[in-house]
Amino acid sequence: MSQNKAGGLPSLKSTASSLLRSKRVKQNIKNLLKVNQTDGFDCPGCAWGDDKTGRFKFCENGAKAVAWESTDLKVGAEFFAQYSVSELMQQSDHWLESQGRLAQPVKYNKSTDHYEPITWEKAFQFVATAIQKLSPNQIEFYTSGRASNEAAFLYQLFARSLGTNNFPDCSNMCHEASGVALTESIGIGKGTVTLDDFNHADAIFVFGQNPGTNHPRMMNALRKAARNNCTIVSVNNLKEVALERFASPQDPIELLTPAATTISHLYLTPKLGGDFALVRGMVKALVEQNTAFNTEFIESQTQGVDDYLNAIKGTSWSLIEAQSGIDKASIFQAAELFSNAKRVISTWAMGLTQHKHSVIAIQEIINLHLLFGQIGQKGAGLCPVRGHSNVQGNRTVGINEKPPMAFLNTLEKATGQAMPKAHGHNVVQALKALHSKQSKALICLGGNLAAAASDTLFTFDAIRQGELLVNIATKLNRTHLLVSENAVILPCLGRTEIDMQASGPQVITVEDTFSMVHGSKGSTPPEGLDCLSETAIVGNLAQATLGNKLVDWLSLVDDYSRIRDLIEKTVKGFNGFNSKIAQPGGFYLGNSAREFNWQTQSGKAQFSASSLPESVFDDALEAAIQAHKSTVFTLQTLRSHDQYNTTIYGLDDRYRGIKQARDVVFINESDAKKLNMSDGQKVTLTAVDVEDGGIPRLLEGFTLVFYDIPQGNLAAYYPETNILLALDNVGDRSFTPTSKSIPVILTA
Ligand SMILES: Nc1nc2c(c(=O)[nH]1)N[C@H]1C(S)=C(S)[C@@H](COP(=O)(O)OP(=O)(O)OC[C@H]3O[C@@H](n4cnc5c(=O)[nH]c(N)nc54)[C@H](O)[C@@H]3O)O[C@H]1N2
Ligand SMILES: Nc1nc2c(c(=O)[nH]1)N[C@H]1C(S)=C(S)[C@@H](COP(=O)(O)OP(=O)(O)OC[C@H]3O[C@@H](n4cnc5c(=O)[nH]c(N)nc54)[C@H](O)[C@@H]3O)O[C@H]1N2
Ligand SMILES: [Mo]
Repeated sequence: MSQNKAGGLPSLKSTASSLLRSKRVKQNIKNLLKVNQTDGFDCPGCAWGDDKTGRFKFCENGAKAVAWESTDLKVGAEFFAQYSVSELMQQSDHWLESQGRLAQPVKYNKSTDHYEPITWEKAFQFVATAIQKLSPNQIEFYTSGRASNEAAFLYQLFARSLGTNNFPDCSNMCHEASGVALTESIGIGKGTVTLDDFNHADAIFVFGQNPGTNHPRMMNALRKAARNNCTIVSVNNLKEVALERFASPQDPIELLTPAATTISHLYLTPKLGGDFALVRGMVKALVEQNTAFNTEFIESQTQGVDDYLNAIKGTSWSLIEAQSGIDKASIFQAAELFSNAKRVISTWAMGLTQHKHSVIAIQEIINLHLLFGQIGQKGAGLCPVRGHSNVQGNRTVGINEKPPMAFLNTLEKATGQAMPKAHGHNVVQALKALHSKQSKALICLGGNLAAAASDTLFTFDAIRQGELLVNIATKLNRTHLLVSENAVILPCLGRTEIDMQASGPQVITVEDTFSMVHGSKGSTPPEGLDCLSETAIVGNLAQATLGNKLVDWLSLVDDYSRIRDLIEKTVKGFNGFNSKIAQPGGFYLGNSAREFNWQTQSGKAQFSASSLPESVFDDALEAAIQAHKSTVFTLQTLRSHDQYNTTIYGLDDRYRGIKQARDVVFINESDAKKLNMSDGQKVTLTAVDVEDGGIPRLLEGFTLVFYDIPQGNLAAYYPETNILLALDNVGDRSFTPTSKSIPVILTA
């Protein structure tokens, strides 16, 4: 049974138990008091912002992330002597990360199949020598969005100084579609709202997002808004408990009694990939009712409205209803709630970005906002809610396989060296290049690419083809084990730890989902860890590979404020960077669209006039589905309440009522009955494109769970389900794996 409210006492209990499991309890509690405070560290949990007023601010899942990082268990020489890499490959992802913090640098020995200790000095030399043998475009520089601005800036400078733009990164699997859609439509790939806007909105539309689990601090903003009579509309494939009723752990009555705040006034459950159809239907409803749009805004600020309205006329109600799975009356109701509000915010996350047609679907939401001028005013605008705590900052400081020329030009001026102009690889392109041995090295600044990317067996093979594998990480994971010849693991400090360099303890900076940049300072001594900071590791690798003729890497490592000076010279919005980070709450990078400065091709905000595609799949996949004799379901892959991406904290998913299991599939009861299947039955999931190139894509022994989910749709947890998704199934123009619409067949 799923719960009837989210938050409340069970959240606090769960926080306490994840802290108590870690032996450094006292330090952990001190750490929590410092999360997202002016002089504390930025929560490694998610990219939601905070007002930094100094009140106690953490959430259950942020607490898990902090406790996970500060474990006393160590993975060092003894551990690697005990287990060979082949033995470690047999263990689960959960087991691997549970072994503790990576505690010293190690290098792979092929003859023994063990990782063995190595000094830092030798490790840097080893990697440098291997890199020097390759041409720069044979190297893939992966990043996960936890790295600081300083580490990420140095990393891109290192790779570009070598001569490549190969920057596959977690954004490619995450909000890439948001970036592409927003940049085309409004000239900047970021959200236009600030946290304060949530205090002034009359309506908030939450599309394809589960904030109760993935952005719990957002629930405080939604709860506050709901209590101020703001209308909240949730659009989600599943009924997520927190979006229905939420109890604040900070409110004594909601904490201890069944009381909770009703969050959503209207809750629509579209079919997977059905959001484009739904929003198109909302606009069609408004047109049919002759609703007055904001003509002044449309005339002065936008381009393309006529083509857009023609596209609306050309879309049939039957396609809208069939694809969205939402009846016309509910679509009219949603449209009315939008048009009646003076100020509307739309937020979205992975339910929107991980589909074939994500870019144009997001643009349809932008279209709706443009019709009413719902952008750039207090309480109104667009809000893609970012995932990793600094994924947005990484992009800002240059982690981008398609860097804008303006960025490269200023980087050339700031550093006095030529930068490569040719576009590099995204995640899918990098994996293909490794698989075909066109690329020969993979360097990872954090993350777990092997588990995070789609087509698990292909991805494993691809990483194993490389001649060199370098992982800069805090915890052992699958990616580190896919070694062929030369590999090192370089253990780094986490956010919560003191980062001591020649000039003293360092501050790093991050950017939240509202374009606020602020400092973050660790407070725990890294006891018993022979770790370096990410920044120091990257700087030393660059020094060992390139020397200090053009960039004095080690002096940058000695004092991170020197890196910030370089960022200030290179990236817009960072004037006075070093002095501004002392400001409580940090500083705002600004947003051109918020100021009606449209940096698009036309110089105006651009309506997108795409027609609604007939199918949520691409043509080949749609044909394969049609050709199939059995019923084909669409599967979405999502997060449980007890995981952080590929890091599995525990096996429960409290809000959805799942205990001690991850190998479950949520299914509509009537769909199951049609197949003569029952709740609790074991099933096999097989991808429609089951074998291409000899890759079997199936999962056996999963358990059916009856759930409130639209007919024809299924849901199961990521990353286990990545095995079902072919690498080529990506979103148009975003290249993002279509993790929320995988066609599968269910058999007993
Ligand atoms: N605790 C915790 N916090 C996290 C993370 C974590 O793993 N754990 N991960 C971080 C990262 S990197 C990210 S990107 C974010 C992810 O945050 P979310 O996007 O909330 O993550 P998902 O679990 O993928 O949830 C997708 C949601 O969209 C819904 N959905 C799926 N498909 C559709 C669709 O087609 N239409 C609609 N309308 N809804 C759909 C699902 O039912 C689900 O509620 O969270 C960040 N924060
Ligand atoms: N099927 C499916 N696939 C998905 C998704 C989905 O919804 N469905 N979501 C996608 C999304 S949104 C994302 S963002 C990606 C996530 O992809 P990644 O960012 O690559 O994966 P994570 O699981 O966040 O990475 C976890 C690892 O990061 C390392 N780590 C943790 N903290 C630190 C640190 O401070 N420094 C360093 N250097 N390392 C650290 C640890 O070793 C840990 O094992 O997955 C994507 N894949
Ligand atoms: Mo993400």
